[in-house]
Amino acid sequence: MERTFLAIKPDGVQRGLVGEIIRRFETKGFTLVGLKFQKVSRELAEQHYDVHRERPFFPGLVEFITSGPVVAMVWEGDGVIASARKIIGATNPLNSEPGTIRGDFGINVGRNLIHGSDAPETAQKEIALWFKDEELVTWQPHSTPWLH
Ligand code: ABT
Ligand code: MG
Repeated sequence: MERTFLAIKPDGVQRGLVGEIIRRFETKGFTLVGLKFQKVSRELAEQHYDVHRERPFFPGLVEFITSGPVVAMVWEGDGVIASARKIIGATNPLNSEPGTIRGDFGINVGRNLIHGSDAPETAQKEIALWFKDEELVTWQPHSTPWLH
C-alpha cells in the first residue's frame, strides 16, 4: 500500500491548525500509520531540504522549520502521495485553490503550513529519514468497509 510523509510546519502548529489539517486526511479516507510531535534539529532540517541546499531561500527555510515543533506523519492509501499534494494545494498559498489547506489558511510561500512528499522516491526517502520502522503501525481500519 502506498505511503507518504506529511509534516505540519511550525506555523500550522502555532496557529492551532493541527486538528483541522489531520481531519482533512482522515475524512478523505487515508490511514494514519505514524505520528510524532517534535522540534526539528538543524541537521534533520538540512537533510530534509537537501535538494534546496543551493537555493537563496535555504537558510531562511531551515531557520523557519527549526523555529518550533512540527507534527510529522506517515499516511497510507491508494494514490496517497499525489492526492495529499492536491489536498495541500500549490506551494505558494496565493496560488493555491480555495478548498486546499494552503488555499484556505495561508498567504505566504515561506509559511505554507504543511509539507507533503512530491513523488514515490521522495516519500520513501523522507519516511526513512523521519521514522524508524518500529514507529510505523500497520493496521486495518474497519469503520469504512466500502471505502475502497
Ligand atoms: P514543501 O512541502 O515544504 O517541500 O513545499 P513544496 O513541495 O510545495 O514546495 P518546494 B518547491 O519543495 O519548496 C520547499 C520550501 O521552500 C519554500 N520556498 C520555495 C520559498 O520559500 N521560496 C521559493 O521561492 C520556493 C520555490 C517553500 C517551501 N516551504 N516552506 N515553508
Ligand atoms: Mg517540496
